[in-house]
Amino acid sequence: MATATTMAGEHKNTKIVRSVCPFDCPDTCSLHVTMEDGVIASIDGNPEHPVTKGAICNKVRHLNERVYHPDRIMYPMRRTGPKGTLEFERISWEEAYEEIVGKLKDTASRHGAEAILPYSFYGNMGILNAEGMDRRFFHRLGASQLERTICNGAGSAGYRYTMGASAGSDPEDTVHTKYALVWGCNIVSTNMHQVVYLTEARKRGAKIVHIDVHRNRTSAWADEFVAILPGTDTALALGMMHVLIRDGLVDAEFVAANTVGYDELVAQAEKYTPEVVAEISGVPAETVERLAREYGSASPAFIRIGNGLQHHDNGGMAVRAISILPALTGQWNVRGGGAIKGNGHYSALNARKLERPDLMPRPLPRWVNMNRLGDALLSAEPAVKFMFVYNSNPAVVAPDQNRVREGMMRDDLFTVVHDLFLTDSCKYADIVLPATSHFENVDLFASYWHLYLQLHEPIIAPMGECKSNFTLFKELGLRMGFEPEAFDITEEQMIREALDYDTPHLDGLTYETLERDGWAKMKLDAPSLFPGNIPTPSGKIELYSESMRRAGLPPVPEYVPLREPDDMPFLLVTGPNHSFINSTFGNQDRLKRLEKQPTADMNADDAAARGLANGDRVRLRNERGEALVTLKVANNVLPGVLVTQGLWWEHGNDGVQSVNALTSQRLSDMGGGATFFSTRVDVERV
Ligand SMILES: Nc1nc2c(c(=O)[nH]1)N[C@H]1C(S)=C(S)[C@@H](COP(=O)(O)OP(=O)(O)OC[C@H]3O[C@@H](n4cnc5c(=O)[nH]c(N)nc54)[C@H](O)[C@@H]3O)O[C@H]1N2
Ligand SMILES: Nc1nc2c(c(=O)[nH]1)N[C@H]1C(S)=C(S)[C@@H](COP(=O)(O)OP(=O)(O)OC[C@H]3O[C@@H](n4cnc5c(=O)[nH]c(N)nc54)[C@H](O)[C@@H]3O)O[C@H]1N2
Ligand code: SF4
Ligand SMILES: [Mo]
Repeated sequence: MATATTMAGEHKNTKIVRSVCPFDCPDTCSLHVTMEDGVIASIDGNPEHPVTKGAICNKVRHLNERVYHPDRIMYPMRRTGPKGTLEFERISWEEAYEEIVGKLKDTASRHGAEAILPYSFYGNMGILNAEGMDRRFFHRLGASQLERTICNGAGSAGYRYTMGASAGSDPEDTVHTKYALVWGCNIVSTNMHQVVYLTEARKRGAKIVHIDVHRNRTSAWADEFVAILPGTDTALALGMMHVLIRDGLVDAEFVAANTVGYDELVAQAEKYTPEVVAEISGVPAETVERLAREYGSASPAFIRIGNGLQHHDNGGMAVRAISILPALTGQWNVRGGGAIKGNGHYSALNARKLERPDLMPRPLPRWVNMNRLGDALLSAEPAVKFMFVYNSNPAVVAPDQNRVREGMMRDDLFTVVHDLFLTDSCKYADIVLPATSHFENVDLFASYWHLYLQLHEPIIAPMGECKSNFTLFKELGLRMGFEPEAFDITEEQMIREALDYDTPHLDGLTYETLERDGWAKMKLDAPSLFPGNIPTPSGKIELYSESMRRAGLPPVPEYVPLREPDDMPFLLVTGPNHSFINSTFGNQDRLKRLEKQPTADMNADDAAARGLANGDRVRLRNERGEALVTLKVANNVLPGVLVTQGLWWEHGNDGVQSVNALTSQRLSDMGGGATFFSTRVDVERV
């Protein structure tokens, strides 16, 4: 502990404590927080953490503004006005619990427990608070099971068909790469430490190519930008395979030892000549040729596969196709080569002990896909009568907003929202509950990109009457009369249960090591799963997938066009932005000022043809809804494409409409994923 003297001359007790960034971001940074007299004064990256290395993003540098924000919800509230108005009165936790427990019991006895729907995602990535006590509670209750596929459902399924699990290269190795394809991933905004590694690789001679539908911050940083039409990446990947095979750039030995279905793949790739691919994807045939030859002759060659390119009707197949490239070139066996889509497989904990699916009644309750919340609220049988929202803001992030909000407006639906702020979702809540920030919680954090587990101990006491998700669902469980064995436990007990898992990746990793060092690295067979350790049915990388054939999917990669009807002139991609995380931070002035306002990028030729200019206010519309945006006219997108960035709140932003009014509840080709980016719209000046 150190003391510092302020300008006014009084002494402050200053110390630096360790924390973890809790947001849904692959970097899962270790934080150094400067405390002054017990108050969070500033936040930096932890210089000692092997991945964070002292660097964090601008969003989290000012996280104290969020924690001490005057708008934070500090006590439970009950709705007094009509739904949609944000009129509440303060109530005690005792009253809130009594009402919630009464409603849960009443709903279960009158309509069956499946009429209760939890709706959550990863507003806080802590294991205990995102997939711990909450899961136990809803399992024991027998509530509908939420299919949590809004983020990476399609791509994870596609990758799994090829590789068996969400497991790729160790990002720390990517400093060694000589050629990197950053494919449908906006890493300057969404994975800054991957940028750090690849910048180091570039200093050592690497070339970095960004393949995207949008010339953005990542394109500006990369050495080359390749513009592609949305939803056509499978064709580009197949075109690259065509050239690799034709030009003898395939590592025959690796393919023979580690893959199945090479002959079927060769027959398929044959059809995807650079010319055919250019026609589909908008990537010139010469570029397809050159990309394939550059990628196929470099070593180590690495691919960062993004989440963006799989938010499409055909997103699962796109990820599957791209993940085959390193198998053809044998790059999985090269340190600094391979690919990363996600690395969640390495950090998987004991979900059976953590989430206790054994507590569910038999037969198992139905599944509800979170991307189809609108339909679930408007037409599910049996009807949803009680929705419990936490770690998520469905009134902004879920597709087909008008259906979602219409469903949330239902008078016979009882809704509880647990959050730190009065989000748009709270507009429809009967009861609002105050959530702690992660700084106030014990938790365990795993990254879905790097390979460190981190233990978090609270650095401040719970503010106001806030409770963590863990405490909320523990106390609700005990009030429901659920088994003390599962609910009357501490955070430490639950972390120990989660770590009690027989997997080589957690070998030797204990609560005590985490407590002592703050983090520990998962064990990985260097450099990755290879050779001979691939968890597909055949035990090999599946270029041909029998499981896909049985699921009614093309067993070898095949370009299937988007399913969104072709009756509107523009394909709209509604991505996240630099300064928010999904809708989180959308109520913070500093970050809102940086983003200014919702905009849409349009190609200059499209604008000229419609008499539209930079800065024009336009309405994007389709049969599902509309959203007002300001046009950015340049050559950042191909003709026929529009890109918006950011999931803006309506509450607190006059005239702003959620872009998800335009997106569809249609599911992706596999994995029950979202199709946010396969959206067709028309544009009119307002
Ligand atoms: N600053 C910031 N960081 C974040 C988030 C955030 O909201 N803001 N969100 C976090 C979360 S939850 C996630 S899932 C990740 C997402 O981070 P990323 O994986 O980077 O995904 P996106 O930003 O959705 O999209 C990446 C890129 O894909 C492009 N794209 C869209 N469609 C296509 C296509 O058909 N083909 C190709 N090649 N490119 C396409 C988009 O233009 C975009 O530049 O980021 C996390 N980190
Ligand atoms: N159009 C379009 N829609 C998208 C996307 C897109 O790119 N385009 N991206 C999609 C993706 S990839 C994702 S991952 C989803 C993300 O969707 P969400 O998971 O809903 O993400 P956020 O909008 O960040 O909302 C998280 C909420 O959790 C709250 N929260 C934070 N910590 C806690 C806590 O400890 N307890 C409780 N109870 N609440 C807490 C935050 O205050 C915030 O309101 O959005 C999806 N929606
Ligand atoms: S949001 Fe991502 S980059 Fe920023 S501090 Fe958190 S983990 Fe690190
Ligand atoms: Mo996500």
